[in-house]
Amino acid sequence: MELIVNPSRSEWDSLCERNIPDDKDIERAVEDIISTVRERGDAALLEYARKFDNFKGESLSVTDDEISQRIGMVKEDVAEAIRKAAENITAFHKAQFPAPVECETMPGVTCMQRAVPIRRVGLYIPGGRAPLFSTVLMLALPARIAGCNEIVLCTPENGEHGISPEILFAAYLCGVDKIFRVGGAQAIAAMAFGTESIPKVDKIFGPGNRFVTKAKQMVSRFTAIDMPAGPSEVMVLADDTASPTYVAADMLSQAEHGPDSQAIAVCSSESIAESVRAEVERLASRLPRRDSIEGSLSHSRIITFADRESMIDFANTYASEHLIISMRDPWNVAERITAAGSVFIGNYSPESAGDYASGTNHTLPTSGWARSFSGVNIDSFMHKITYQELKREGLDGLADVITTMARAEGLDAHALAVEVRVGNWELKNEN
Ligand code: HSO
Ligand code: ZN
Repeated sequence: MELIVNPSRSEWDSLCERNIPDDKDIERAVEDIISTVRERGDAALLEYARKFDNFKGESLSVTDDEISQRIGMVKEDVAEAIRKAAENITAFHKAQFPAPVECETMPGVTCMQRAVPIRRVGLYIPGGRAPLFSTVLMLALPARIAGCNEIVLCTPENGEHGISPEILFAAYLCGVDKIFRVGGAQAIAAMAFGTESIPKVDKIFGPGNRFVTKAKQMVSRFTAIDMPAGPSEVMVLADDTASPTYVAADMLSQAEHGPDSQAIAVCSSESIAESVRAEVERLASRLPRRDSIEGSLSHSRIITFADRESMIDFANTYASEHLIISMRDPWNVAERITAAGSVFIGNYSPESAGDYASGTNHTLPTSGWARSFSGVNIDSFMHKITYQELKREGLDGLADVITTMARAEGLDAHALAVEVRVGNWELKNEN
């Protein structure tokens, strides 16, 4: 892991660059998958499931019997942990429910804004060796709380092991309506365009590999998606109040997500940086998932700055998905953060808490998108409609403003729509 001491401003941009490989081949493959699914629907999905996921059965849809049978395989301590996490995530997301807005802008002119749920949402949950079932909670619970009519979930079959019982348990607990054993770019295409069995949804959520990410980007001309996605990342800001062991453990928890994850420690001195590096090496040797950790650490960094201001500026320039503040007076730093997906304050707020169970959402903007995007929250599952009601008195009061602006824009019919109502149009035109 590289250690960079006091980089000059001119080096910041390159230090904030993300490792996003060129993906022309992936783009071509995904284009082909999307058009095949659009043309051949379920038949194509079944072929893909047999070819890529080693699926042997006939039905894409996961039946209630299969769900109840597999849910029984979840260990009780895991089930209990999932229930507790669900409770906290529910509490925090319920608290986010947007309040209706009503405002009388002038006498007789009332404007309103109300949030309404998106009717149909599609959630994608990757499969693989160790499926991250916690993401089911992070997507399905806010969808339910928002009041979405239908929640569809796609996840790939995992060969002879079937679909992860924990994914099914979490989906059942959250009230997911329909589950399909469909994975990869083909799942995104199916939810974007609909097939005989999979409904077309209004918005697609969830993480995935480069194929899934590319597919989401390509279908976003036809349906909404949660946010642009890239490899996961963490930045830890550490001064002399930080524990190098905690900082190292947080960096490693990010690194184990995959070889393209990035962990950055920003330290207030070289001696802290050296201690963090030593702790990363010591703890890494005890962990499994060597490929992910080694790959990720090879493009992770420890950077030092001589002053607190530069640490904060650098954090805002990088715009990390996760930002941990292990510094003196951490709230003072947090209040000056303008770009981050989710901020973890002080020495006892590891990223893992937010990844699983404190209540915040772990679906967050990566690759610098945290400069302008929010993580998934209750609003992600709603859209806002404005309403207005003008009484006769209200339109009388506003008529001149509207007609003057309309005529100045050369739009006489706009003025007409007001004048026929306020009653002077016929009179004016008869003379
Ligand atoms: N850190 C991941 C979420 C996750 N971690 C799931 C563990 N399970 C992306 O924010
Ligand atoms: Zn994680």
